[in-house]
Amino acid sequence: MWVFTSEVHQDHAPRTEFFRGTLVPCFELPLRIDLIKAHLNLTESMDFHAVEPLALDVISQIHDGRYLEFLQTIHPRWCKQLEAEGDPTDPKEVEILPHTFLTRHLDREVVPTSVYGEAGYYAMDTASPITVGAFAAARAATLGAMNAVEAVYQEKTRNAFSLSRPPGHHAAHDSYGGYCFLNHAAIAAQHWLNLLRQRSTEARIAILDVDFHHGNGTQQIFYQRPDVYFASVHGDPRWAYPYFLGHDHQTGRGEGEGMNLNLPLPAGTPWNDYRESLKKALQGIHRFAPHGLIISFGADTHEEDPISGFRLQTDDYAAMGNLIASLRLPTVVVMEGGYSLGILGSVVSRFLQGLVG
Ligand code: OKP
Ligand code: ZN
Repeated sequence: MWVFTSEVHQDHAPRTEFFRGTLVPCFELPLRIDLIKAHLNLTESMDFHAVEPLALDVISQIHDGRYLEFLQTIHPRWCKQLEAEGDPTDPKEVEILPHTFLTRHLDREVVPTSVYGEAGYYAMDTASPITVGAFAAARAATLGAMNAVEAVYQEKTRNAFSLSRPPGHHAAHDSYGGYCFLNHAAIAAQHWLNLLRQRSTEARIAILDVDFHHGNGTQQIFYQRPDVYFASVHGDPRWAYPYFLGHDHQTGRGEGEGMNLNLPLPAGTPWNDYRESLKKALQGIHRFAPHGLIISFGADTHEEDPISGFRLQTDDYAAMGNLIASLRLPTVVVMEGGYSLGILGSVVSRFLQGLVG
């Protein structure tokens, strides 16, 4: 298993998020990656490789140009506005959390000139602070996922893991949320398709999302496309974040009809039940016959996760990895969520070991 990781994520160290109606310390912390890294360093068969720079224009095939411009420039512009209003907070301390959101069913959406309104235009929640280093960290995470794709595509390894944060699967074409700004799995899929198309007209990639939370961003991005199959096992959105997407009636649209498989599950789901849904996801992927598999992996299905609701146990993750390996596909794993600092390292390590067998 090749592992790609970068230190740039440290530059995004958010302090607070909105949770249950109040500001609480952030769950999505640099320490998450440090703990996993320490664990993988001690795990047999993990080969760490340096992240090489690559052209990043593929990002524009997934995300909206104005949205990318927003991500890249909002922090200094927000700080300038604070200063103009007499708030001299050090930019390093400033975290952007919007408070007013885009209204549904508009006939024409207008991006506000106020930075406060602008953040709400692009955001889907109040849990995703934009810090001074957020964009750089997200971009480094995307680059890690792209490096993993290149390694697998060039057959240097059968499996590669991008160990990074912030996560990506909640970021859609032009919106951010759930700690996510760029959708690394989606960009990696697009990068893989681009590489495959240099050699063949046939190119299909499957994305399997096993984070506890539904990957609404990934679903939205590929919803009408026939070349990417998206399967997700997650907490039912009727009771779990992100609340508005992830229902089983969402099967894709137009050319993408039948290419989206949602498997929502009840609160308290243990591995034995989870496994049956995972098998259905794997059947769907198998029928799609993809050239490669991208896994959005979250350790937040674990019973100890502080913000989720399933009951998987540490040993179950080796079985999960093993089951997915039965697809026998070139595989790229992208790190998504997982917030229990106590079990994070061992869960990721067991999963990856299960995957390589
Ligand atoms: C990101 B990933 C509910 C707060 C939910 C956002 C959770 C984002 C999870 N009151 N906070 O999928 O692990
Ligand atoms: Zn999650």
